[in-house]
Amino acid sequence: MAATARKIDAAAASTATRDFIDHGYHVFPGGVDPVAADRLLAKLKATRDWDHSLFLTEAAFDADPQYTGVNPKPGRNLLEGLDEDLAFVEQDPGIVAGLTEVLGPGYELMNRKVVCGVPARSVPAWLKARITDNPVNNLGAYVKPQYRDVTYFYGIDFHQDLIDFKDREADFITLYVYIHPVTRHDAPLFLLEDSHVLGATVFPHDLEKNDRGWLYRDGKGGWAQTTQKLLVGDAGYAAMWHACTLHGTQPDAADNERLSLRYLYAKAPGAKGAGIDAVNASLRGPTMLSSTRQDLDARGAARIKANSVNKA
Ligand SMILES: O=C(O)CCC(=O)C(=O)O
Repeated sequence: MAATARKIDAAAASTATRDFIDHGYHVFPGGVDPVAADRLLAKLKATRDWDHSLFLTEAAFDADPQYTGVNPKPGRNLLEGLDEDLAFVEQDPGIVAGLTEVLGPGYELMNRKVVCGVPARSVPAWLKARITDNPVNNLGAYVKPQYRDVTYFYGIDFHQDLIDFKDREADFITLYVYIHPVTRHDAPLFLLEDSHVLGATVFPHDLEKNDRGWLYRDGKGGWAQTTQKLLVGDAGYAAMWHACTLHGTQPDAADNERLSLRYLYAKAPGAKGAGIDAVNASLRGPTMLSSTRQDLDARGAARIKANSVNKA
């Protein structure tokens, strides 16, 4: 992408807080450098065969099921050591301007990782039979330990990213970057515009499909009519959303995996006048919960079968 296009992004980023208040998310108009995205993609692809060989056998899984601690973590994260390769995102003028506007100067990186949407043909039959229509199909539990430096999804129902942060204020955002073209068939993000307005609610969420999108209820008498937006785009597409904005993915129907970058960025402690404060003040519900989900049993395994986004 030409440098001039990225300068325009920086100017357009002044709309980011407005977009968050109005709709709960912001798409960076020019995205980030697609050539650098492509270079990174080649590097990531070369690290492994992104196919059925990622997975444990059924017998190996059943011998010692591990449902927690299976996501990337410090010391086991494919993006570790790739700072230079990630500069096209982290130092892009439009991204920096947007993050500074919403989170304030000195915003902090909480977490960054690769997310893989695993295509149907790569998921072993035994596993598909077990997980179909589970609300959260994070496949980390079923992946061989050496590959748990990436988060693998076979779809995830509409959720808030606050789900992983009980007792934490919604003072952070998620930045998602596509590093190759993502169409309707590549497990794109489905995002519910205007869903942030109810603030934090417990997963799974009360959603009813209608001709305008999804009617969303907070279980306390509050409701919002939301519009379903598919985040599709070319390499370098970048969007960020509020921690209370509902989004999800369907199982990947394409032949190939979808590899994306997922960042969490937070307001610096004590920062004053960040856009996120105005966004949170505009919400009609809480910005923190002491319990964020009720879909798991004590081991961390799914205890309910239900999924809205698969009906989208
Ligand atoms: O990339 C995906 O398939 C789902 C990612 C997602 O919703 C998340 O990371 O919160």
